[in-house]
Amino acid sequence: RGRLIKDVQVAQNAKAGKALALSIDLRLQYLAHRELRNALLEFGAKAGSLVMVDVRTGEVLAMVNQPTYNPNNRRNLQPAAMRNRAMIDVFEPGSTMKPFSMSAALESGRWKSSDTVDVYPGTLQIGKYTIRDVSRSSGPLSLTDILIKSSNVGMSKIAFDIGGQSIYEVMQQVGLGQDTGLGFPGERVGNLPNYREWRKAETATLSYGYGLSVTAVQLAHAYSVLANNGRSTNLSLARVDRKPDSVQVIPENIAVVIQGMLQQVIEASGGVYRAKVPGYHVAGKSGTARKVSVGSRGYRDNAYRSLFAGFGPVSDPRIAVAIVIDEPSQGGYYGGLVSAPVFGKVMAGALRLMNIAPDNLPPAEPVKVETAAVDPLKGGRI
Ligand code: 59J
Repeated sequence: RGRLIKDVQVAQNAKAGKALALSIDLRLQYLAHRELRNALLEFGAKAGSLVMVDVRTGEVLAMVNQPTYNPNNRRNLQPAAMRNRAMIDVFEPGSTMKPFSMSAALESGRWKSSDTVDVYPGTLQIGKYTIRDVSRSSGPLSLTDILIKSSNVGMSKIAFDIGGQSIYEVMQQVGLGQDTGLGFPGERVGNLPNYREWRKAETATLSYGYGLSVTAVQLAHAYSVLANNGRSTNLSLARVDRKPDSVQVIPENIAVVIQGMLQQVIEASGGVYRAKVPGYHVAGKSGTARKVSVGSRGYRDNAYRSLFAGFGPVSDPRIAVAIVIDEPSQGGYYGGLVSAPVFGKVMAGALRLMNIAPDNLPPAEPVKVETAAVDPLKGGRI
């Protein structure tokens, strides 16, 4: 307003010799950007986000969004392209929540991974509400099979047995719908509804990922907790050079069992093979969630979010990744089809760039040694 501010002063002296570095790794950021963009173009999707986390340090190694913009060219800049969707947009995470419900089931002591649930006939009536499996199975499914087939009915039956509160507690402990502490301007916390005496339909839908909302960064963090053997480390957008504190929020033995189940989700026959990474064992879960309709009640018939979250290498997890692709419009829309290949490609590149040793190499083939000597000047055999 033309007024002069007189007492401008230094609030805090700069410390000499202290550099501020982002946690973002430019190589991984570029790789993630390229693969997410390619998937959006291939499947004609509206928007997308990818977040990659260093499991041990909580550093955000890559965080990319689509659409995006070139900060060096602000001509024709659309405000919508500047949204850091990974932190400021929330969504229903759908089936990517099933591993946390499974974790609650194992923690209850009432279930082990080989126990089975009858999911026939692929639907379950709760009052006037019907729970449905998209890919119906005939026989009983083990807990691992429930994750592989992504059975909403199987997950719900387990949820009725253990109760909604235990599932709520795991989700809360891994940071879903909670403040990340990143302090990014405009960052959303999402919403994990507080536990009360839930109706059966609410318990069921929470167990397979509806009725709560999260950000992509929270989803990546939650999977990094599973990957870090159940220990939660705060996320950081600045470089971390000391081993950070962590809190055990899922018992280690249970986190390890879930890791193995999520490896099966990718490696079992009929699994999400598009997420595979040559040379490594990786683990993860896809999800396909119908979008809530704005303006009317319920869900839209042909608008989906394709999700994938996972980590690797399974023998000693180092990197967790979450991918959200909004409204694919051509060539398919399942998370296992649209987002899983992005995971596979980004994970393959990241594990190599981070110098992480492969844990799934084929046995070495015997080397054939050429016996005949070669004349270096003339070439050919002597
Ligand atoms: C679905 C839902 C919406 C919300 C259903 C996807 C519910 C539900 C009410 C119908 C497509 C579809 C609270 S599908 O994620 O089950 O990722 O590769 O959106 O179920 O009760 O035409 N995922 N997806 N459900 N809603 N409410 C499967 C599954 C999942 C796959 C494929 C096939 C749904 C294997 C989703 C994937 O695991």
